[in-house]
Amino acid sequence: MTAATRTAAATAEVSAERLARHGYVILRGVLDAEEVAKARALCTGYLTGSGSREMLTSDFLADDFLAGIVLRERVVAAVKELLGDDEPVLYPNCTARKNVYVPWHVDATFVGPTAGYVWEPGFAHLQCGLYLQDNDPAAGGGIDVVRASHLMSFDGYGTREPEFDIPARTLGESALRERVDTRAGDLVVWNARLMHTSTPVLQDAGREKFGVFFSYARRHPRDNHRFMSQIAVDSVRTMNGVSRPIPRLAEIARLRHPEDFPAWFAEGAADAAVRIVTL
Ligand SMILES: O=C(O)CCC(=O)C(=O)O
Repeated sequence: MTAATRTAAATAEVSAERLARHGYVILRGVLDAEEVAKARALCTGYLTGSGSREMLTSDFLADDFLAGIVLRERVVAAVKELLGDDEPVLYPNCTARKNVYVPWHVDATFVGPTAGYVWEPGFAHLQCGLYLQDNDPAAGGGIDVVRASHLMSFDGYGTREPEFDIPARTLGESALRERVDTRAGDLVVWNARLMHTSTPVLQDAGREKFGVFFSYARRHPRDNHRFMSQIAVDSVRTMNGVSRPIPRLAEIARLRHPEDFPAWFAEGAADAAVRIVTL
C-alpha cells in the first residue's frame, strides 16, 4: 500500500496517533447488520453446548466467512495504518468466542520480566476484537478499558507510572475507565498493553455474547518469535503438579504456514502483503 492509500485509510477515529494516545481505536461497521446476523448464526452453530466457548484456529479458518473478516481490505488497510507497516504480520491466533467474560488484565504475553521488549519504541502489536452485539452499559457485549494504560506500568516493568489513584486502578474505577462504545459489527483494535476487561453484565440481555478475535503485529523477527514462543509456553498449564494442555494454544503452536492454512487464505494474505507467522 502506498503512503497515499494509507493516509486515505486513516480517519480521525482510526489513526496511529489516536491509538498511541488512547490505546485503542474503533473501526466502525466492518460487518453490516445482515453480516452480523450471519456471523452470529455461524458462531451459534460452532459453539454449541455450555463447554464450547472458543473456536480452534483450524475450525475458524475453515469457515470462509469468519476467516475472511481477518483479511478484509478495510481491516488490513487499518492495520497497516496503525502499525505503520505495509507488510504486517498476522499470527494464527484467530478465534470466535461465546459468552467469554474476562476480568481486568493486560494480555498475558505482554506482562512480566521477559516481556520488557514490549516497552521498546519500535514494538507494535494489535489485538483485534469484532463484537457481534452492541456494547450496552447494562448488558455488556464488548470491553471496558483504562484509557492510555498501555503507556503505564501495572507490573513494575514499564517506563511510565500510572497517572491515576493507586487504590482505584486495580478496581478499574479510575476516572480513565471507559466502556468502549461499540455497535454490533464494529472492530476494536487495542494495544495489547492496555488494561481491559469484559464490560460487565449488570442486567441479562437475553442473548449470547459473541466476538471474533485476531492479532496483528509489526514485522520484527525477534518480537514475532517471542509472541509465538510465549503461546507455546502458555499452551501447557500446571496446577498442583498436574499439567494439562490448553487445546487452542497447543494447536496454534503446532500450526505451520502455509501447509496448515486453507490455500485461499494463504493466497489472500500474500496478495494483501500480510505475512503469516508460525513457529
Ligand atoms: O471480549 C472480551 O470480553 C474480552 C476480550 C479480552 O479480554 C481479550 O481478548 O484479551
